Amino acid sequence: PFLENVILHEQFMSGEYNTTFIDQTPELFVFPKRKDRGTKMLTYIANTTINGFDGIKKKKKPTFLTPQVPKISQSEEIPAGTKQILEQHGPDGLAKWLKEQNEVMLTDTTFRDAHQSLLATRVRTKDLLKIAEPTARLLPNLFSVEMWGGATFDVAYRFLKEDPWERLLKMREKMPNVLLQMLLRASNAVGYKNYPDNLINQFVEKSAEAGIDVFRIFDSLNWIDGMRPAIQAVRDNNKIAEATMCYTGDILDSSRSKYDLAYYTNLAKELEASGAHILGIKDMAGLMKPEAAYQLISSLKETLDIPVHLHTHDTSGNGILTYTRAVDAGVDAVDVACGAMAGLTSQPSSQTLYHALEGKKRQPKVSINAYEKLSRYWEGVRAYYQDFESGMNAPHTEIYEHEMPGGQYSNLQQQAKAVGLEERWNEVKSMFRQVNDMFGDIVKVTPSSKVVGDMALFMVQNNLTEDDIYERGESIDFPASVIEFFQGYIGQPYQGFPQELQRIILKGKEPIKVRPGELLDPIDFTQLKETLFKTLDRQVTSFDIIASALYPKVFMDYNKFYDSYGDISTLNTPTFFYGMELGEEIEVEIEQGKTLFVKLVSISEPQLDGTRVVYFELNGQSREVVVKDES
Ligand code: 3PY
Ligand code: ZN
Repeated sequence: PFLENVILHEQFMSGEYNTTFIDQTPELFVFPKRKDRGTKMLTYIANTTINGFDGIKKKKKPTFLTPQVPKISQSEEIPAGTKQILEQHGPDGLAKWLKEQNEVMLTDTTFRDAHQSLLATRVRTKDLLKIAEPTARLLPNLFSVEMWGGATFDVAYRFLKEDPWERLLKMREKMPNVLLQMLLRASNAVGYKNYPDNLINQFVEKSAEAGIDVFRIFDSLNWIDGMRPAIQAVRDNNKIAEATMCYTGDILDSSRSKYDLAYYTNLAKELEASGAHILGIKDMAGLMKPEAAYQLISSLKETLDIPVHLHTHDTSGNGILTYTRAVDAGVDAVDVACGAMAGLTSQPSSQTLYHALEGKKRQPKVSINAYEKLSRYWEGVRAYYQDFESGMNAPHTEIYEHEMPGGQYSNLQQQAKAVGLEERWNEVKSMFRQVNDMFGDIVKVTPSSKVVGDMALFMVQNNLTEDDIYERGESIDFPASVIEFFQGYIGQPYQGFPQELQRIILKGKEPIKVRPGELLDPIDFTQLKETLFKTLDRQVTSFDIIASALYPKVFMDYNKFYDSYGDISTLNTPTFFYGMELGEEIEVEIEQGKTLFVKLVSISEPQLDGTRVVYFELNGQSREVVVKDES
């Protein structure tokens, strides 16, 4: 504490101090009372045991089987992989190498999109890290592992109370051989709105430094102007820019011509010209039918010099067929998830694809046995997160109607529930499509999909029809996200906004036509650092500064939580979600070689002020924690 007091002292920070500073500054010797790590952790466990975990119905802690980590020798070096190719040949060399491969290459999304789509992004770093090195050893032939970005960034701080940067740094250590990939929402970074350009640049620079190799960059309206700064930033850091177009509509449906084959082919050419090393196709809702994949990929392979990487979701159950046709057409890489974390709103299964391509020349060169072993681990881990499952348990062909992205389905469902529309979920889905049509048939992916979802919920909740909007829209207060969308704050949709609806929603406000990033003031990072230094009362890293610039409140709340409960990322997941049962004993390795032994001994009846005393043994010593019973 003394050193902290010195470093954090205003005079010290300003640089105006000399050798008498310590002698003449008595407040340096006033140390705040800090709870020790053990007490903080017990407070968290006590609280969760009494009050439950936000978003989970309080219930008895289920018994889980321990997820089985495959046994592999660690004495040998981790086999080299694509990361080494990037290091030796640079991004252009890597892209060229990818194009030259005969077999289809795989990106494994288990560590990011699979759990974002199946388990509301809730899988904790602890469970990811345990399997990271075995994955690196068992699957060295992967093209990449998608393990960061998208919703993982804010969910880590917001719900898991852990630092996403630490996840990245530690995964990088465990996986030194395969490319690590992230999903970057272009000018929206890992957020839901446009940020100033200097923040995008800093974010990319630090993500690259922390370990990201492949940046899949997309704009939620396929607006290339919105993507250019991010593409450039990735190139400037000598990393791989996978500039990506989002697939919507149906190129096979001639009655729906807005997004036809020519639209995608032209877009792809523009992305290539704007500096893409790889072209990504992001079929975020799983709308690409098998023949559409064949036609689109064939056309792109004729048109482009760069390799093509396809991403889909298996919601309809057609994912494997779509991939096999894409492979026939020459797609260079596809996204899959490990069997136990695949299917439905997630990616198609790696194992299923492997078997589907049996007897074909382009079958991926990965070990199916290895994948099966890893899958057993994931099966065990998935059970921990059962309370976050969406409830969808069969293929869902309705997706072709409502076009809701895989990652949004369970979220919007939760939002609908929260506003009392659980029974009217089917109406919300139809309204989602109707709103899409009212908005001029737009690309729907974070954050544009959120705008459509907000409007759909708003209309169902207020029993509004499309006609109502046109007839009495002037007197309706629309959701903020909808107004901002029509103002142009998340970019310009292809073929523009529907004018009449834009007029009704904006009520005289002027929309912008330029890139929002051009109008936003740059972040003053030096100033922000000083402010954080003072408010957090600790050293701040450049990662903290970026997190705070992206999500000021979420980041602050995380730090407050950390002050009270410390680092709880070391707790096992069942205890993290459900606390402890009476008499239960757990071990928590709080750092390498330092383990706490915790036993929950008893819990008192509520006292007059509504608190309970929770009695533990910590490393054999009695400890009490007082917790308010809010259950
Ligand atoms: C995200 O932006 O998080 C997505 O996964 C969109 O599909
Ligand atoms: Zn996805």
